Amino acid sequence: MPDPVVITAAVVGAEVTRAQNPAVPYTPAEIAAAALAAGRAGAAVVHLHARWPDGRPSQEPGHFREIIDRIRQAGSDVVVQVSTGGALGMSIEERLGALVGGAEMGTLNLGTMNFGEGVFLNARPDIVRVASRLRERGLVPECEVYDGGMLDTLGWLRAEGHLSPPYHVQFVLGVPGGLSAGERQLRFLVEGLPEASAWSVAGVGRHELPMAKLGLALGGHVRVGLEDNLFLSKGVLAAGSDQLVSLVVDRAGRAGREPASPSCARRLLGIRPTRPA
Ligand code: KMH
Ligand code: ZN
Repeated sequence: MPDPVVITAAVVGAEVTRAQNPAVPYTPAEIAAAALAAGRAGAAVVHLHARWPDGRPSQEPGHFREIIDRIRQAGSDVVVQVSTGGALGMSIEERLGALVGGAEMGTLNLGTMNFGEGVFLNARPDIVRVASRLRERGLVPECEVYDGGMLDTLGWLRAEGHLSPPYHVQFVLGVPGGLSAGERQLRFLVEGLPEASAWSVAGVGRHELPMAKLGLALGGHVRVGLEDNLFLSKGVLAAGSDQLVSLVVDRAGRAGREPASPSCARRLLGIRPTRPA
């Protein structure tokens, strides 16, 4: 039996713009369409941000509800993960707006860091607040780890009882201001997990596909999509996150891994089934 790999598609994010790549989706309809295409290509999980129609980042509950409704109305069973990271400069209260009904996972960002030219603020009390809100809503946390010390924060959350299994760890490597994307760095992080937990890797920019290959080889899961990388290959813009997912599906086959279905991903990640399998 090939080892299943959970492919997550991060279809929009908060930073990338249509000026950089015309395929970046903005409206709820466009974001839902991008998520559906990624699901058809083999993604089991979609990592969602929202935007206002002019492209500004949004954590409006109504936007997230519309995206999720559209995904479900189209008959897709893809696992829905919403971002509580939002965009730089947003308050934690605003960021929590993404936790609407229908979401199954929510991100839990594990520390403050330089993020490009700005600062991504995640003070410990706010991390605890997001963790407790996720628990109250029954959502599985996706712990976003950008640097080594954030694993210590994960251990601290566990020790203090703020976080308990099931949770999933996403190593996001190559953000300017965070840990760089490389094999040595990823191996160090995986070895530092406080307990055997499912993990995934996302490489930013040109590191996306090399990190995906490494994640496949090391037995992890993989995230790709326009949030992290706009290019299919050097100088060639991706026409959508689904194209990046297709590359990982192809690579997975060559690595002896099989893309997990959404129901398989729910089992692996400890998410309650939302509908009969
Ligand atoms: N937009 C970044 C500053 C998340 O989705 O939880 C944070 C982010 C993390 O994208
Ligand atoms: Zn995100």
